Amino acid sequence: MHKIVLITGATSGFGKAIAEKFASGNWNCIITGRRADKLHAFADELREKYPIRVLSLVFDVQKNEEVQQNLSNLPDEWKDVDVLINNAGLALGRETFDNGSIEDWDTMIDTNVKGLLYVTKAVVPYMTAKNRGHIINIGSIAGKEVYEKGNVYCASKFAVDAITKALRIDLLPHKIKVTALQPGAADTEFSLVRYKGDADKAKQTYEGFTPLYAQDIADIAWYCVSLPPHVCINDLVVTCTAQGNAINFYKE
Ligand code: NDP
Ligand code: 8X3
Repeated sequence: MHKIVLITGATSGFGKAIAEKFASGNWNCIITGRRADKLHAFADELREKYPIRVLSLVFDVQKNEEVQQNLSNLPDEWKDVDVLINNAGLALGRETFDNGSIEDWDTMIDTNVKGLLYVTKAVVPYMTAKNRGHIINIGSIAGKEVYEKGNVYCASKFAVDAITKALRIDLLPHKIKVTALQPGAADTEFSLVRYKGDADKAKQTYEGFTPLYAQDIADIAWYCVSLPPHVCINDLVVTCTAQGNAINFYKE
């Protein structure tokens, strides 16, 4: 029988690579995102390439009503979710606190923190019902160390770290694994979004070193779920070799 993975934010970057990885391992995939065209085209691509089923659900994780409508009553054949990957998220802007935009702060907190809570609240009942499951929250090195002009993005990822730890404790009786996967700089659409479409600025982020790629994170997520039932990776911080912590890079 095929296992089921549910991945939020699968229209690009980590989420897309993770879906491809699990699909290639013959898992049925529930993929989500706001960009309907991209999401459905990717779903078709997966169906063509792999002997699996794919459910693509278009919604905004910031809107609890949409989240519950889409996830809290999945069709019976999709209810047995084995793995939830809370990946949808973003940074907006890179400004000192005094120059920060409240609108950007709201969007980051609503997406990275509240969105993750809404999705998890909808999906956890499928796992507690069978006392089995695995939740992987995509945090960030920004949730481990605060860096200059990272303020609210860092805070949102510190919150993801705290929520991950809390979930692991509260879900213990249900034998549900909870993992934080916390990457450093990775070349996805992340910087293009952060710099609001400024492609030059986004490109500069990754100049002079080899960053992580989405495929690296997909391989690590796959490894995390491939361990035996009695083993749970709690917290996994991963950077490219040229990154020493949240701020120190060796650029050539
Ligand atoms: P991308 O921008 O490539 O992907 C982000 C994904 O999140 C997209 O699929 C996007 O889909 C989805 N998303 C964003 N906002 C919403 C929303 N409100 N509702 C539903 N889906 C949403 O970036 P990454 O793949 O890099 O980012 C994935 C996660 O990894 C994020 O949580 C990010 O903070 C984290 N991260 C990224 C790092 C990096 O350097 N790239 C490093 C560490 C962590 P759509 O726009 O279609 O809705
Ligand atoms: C993304 C990595 O360093 O831009 O979370 O915060 S960083």
